[in-house]
Amino acid sequence: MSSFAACIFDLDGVIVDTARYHFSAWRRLANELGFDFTEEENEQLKGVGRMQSLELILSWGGKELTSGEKMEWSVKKNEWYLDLIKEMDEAEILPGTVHFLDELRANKIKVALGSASKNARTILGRIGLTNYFDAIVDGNLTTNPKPHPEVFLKGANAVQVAPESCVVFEDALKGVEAAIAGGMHVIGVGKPEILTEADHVISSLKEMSFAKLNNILKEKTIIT
Ligand code: B16
Ligand code: MG
Repeated sequence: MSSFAACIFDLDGVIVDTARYHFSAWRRLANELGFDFTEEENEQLKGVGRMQSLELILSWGGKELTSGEKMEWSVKKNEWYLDLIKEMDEAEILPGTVHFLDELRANKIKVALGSASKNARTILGRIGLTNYFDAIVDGNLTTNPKPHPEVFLKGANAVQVAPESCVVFEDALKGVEAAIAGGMHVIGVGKPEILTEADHVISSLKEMSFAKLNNILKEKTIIT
C-alpha cells in the first residue's frame, strides 16, 4: 500500500527546462529597454508569474513604466518566448520523467500539474505528455502566486486527493514553500542548499522511483 495517492508536478525546472527560453526572452526585453541582467538574477524568476517577473526585472534596471506599457511589454515577451519554444518536442523532456510517470500510472497514483505558467498546456502538448495528467492547473486558473498554495490545492482538489496524501515536485524555493503551506509532502528538484525546506532533494527525476518515494515518506513519518 502506498503512503501517497497523488503527485503534483511543477513544469519548468522539473519536467522541462524552459527557464533558458524565459531568460532569453526577458533579456531581450531588458536589452530593448536599455539594460541587462545576470543569470544569477534570473534564478529569482523561477516559479514566479509573468507580471511579477516583469516587475522584478524593471526594478533591476531602475525602469518605471505605466501599467499599459507593462502590459504591452509582457505581451511582447510572451511572443518572443512562444517563438523560442515553437520547435520544442519530446527530446526536451528532462531525464527520468517518463519512466517515473509510467510507474505512477501503473500504481494508480493520480498525476496533476501545478505550474505558474500560462503556456503550460501548450508545452505539455508539444512534448507529448498531456495524456499523463489527470488534472492541469496553470497560471490561467490561479490568482495567487507561489508561495501561496492555491495552485497545488487546486491540483489536489481536481484529482480529489487530500493535501496530506499529495507529493509535490518543485524546483523553486517559492514552490517548495507553497507545497508546505498547502500541507503537502514536497520533493525538491535541484540543489539541497537552495531547497532547504523540502522533505528530500533530488537533482532530477532520474533519481526518483515509486519505491524510493514510498521509503522517503515512510522515514518522514517515523521521524516526525
Ligand atoms: P508564463 P513553473 C513558471 O513555470 C516559470 O518558472 C517562470 O519563470 C515563469 O515566469 C512562469 O512560469 C510564468 O510563465 O510567462 O509562461 O505564463 O516553474 O511554475 O512551471
Ligand atoms: Mg519551476
